Amino acid sequence: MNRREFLRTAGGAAGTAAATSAVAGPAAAQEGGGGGSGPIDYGGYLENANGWSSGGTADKTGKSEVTIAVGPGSSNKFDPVAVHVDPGTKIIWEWKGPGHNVQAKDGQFKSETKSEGTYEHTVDKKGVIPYFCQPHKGMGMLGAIAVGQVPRKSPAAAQEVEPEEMGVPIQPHYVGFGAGLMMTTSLVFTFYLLKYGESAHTKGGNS
Ligand SMILES: [Cu+2]
Repeated sequence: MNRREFLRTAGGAAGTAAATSAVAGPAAAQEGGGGGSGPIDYGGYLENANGWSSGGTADKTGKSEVTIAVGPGSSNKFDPVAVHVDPGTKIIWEWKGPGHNVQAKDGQFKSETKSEGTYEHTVDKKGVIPYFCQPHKGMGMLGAIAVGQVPRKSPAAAQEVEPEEMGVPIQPHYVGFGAGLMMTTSLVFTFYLLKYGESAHTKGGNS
């Protein structure tokens, strides 16, 4: 287990504690180590990226090659949407669906639009490289590569990292169910209010 993995594990443990005590912020914030403390800052570029969740960068540092799926499952997305790698890492995009390309916003790489195979680019300079798929850019097919030490959000922002990114297994279904239940309850209440409350009142007013 290298240092980063250790820290990740520690972060996960702290995150688990947070599930009940909500004090995880500072402990989890230390995970970033070198580049600062919070999640990597993409300057809002990934806000509308398909498949993106805040703080969802895949940590691929320490690897010489990283593979990113292009359009998996008939979706217009990259998977992972964002990766963090060391300078000198070879990025390999692997086509999983037809009609996509990969193109850096700053023009440092650009593949043809194709339907299978791979495209490779080695990232040398540190910093964030936003990129997209030209045909599906407007539909949210966006991605980013963070190379080396990159800007991070403040520790305060780190506390907004979704718990599942810290290794806490949360149950999205339960959350969704709870929200649905609340919505249904209020809808039913409104329905009865309108149907009985108001019609009774209206009737009274008319007679
Ligand atoms: Cu595409």
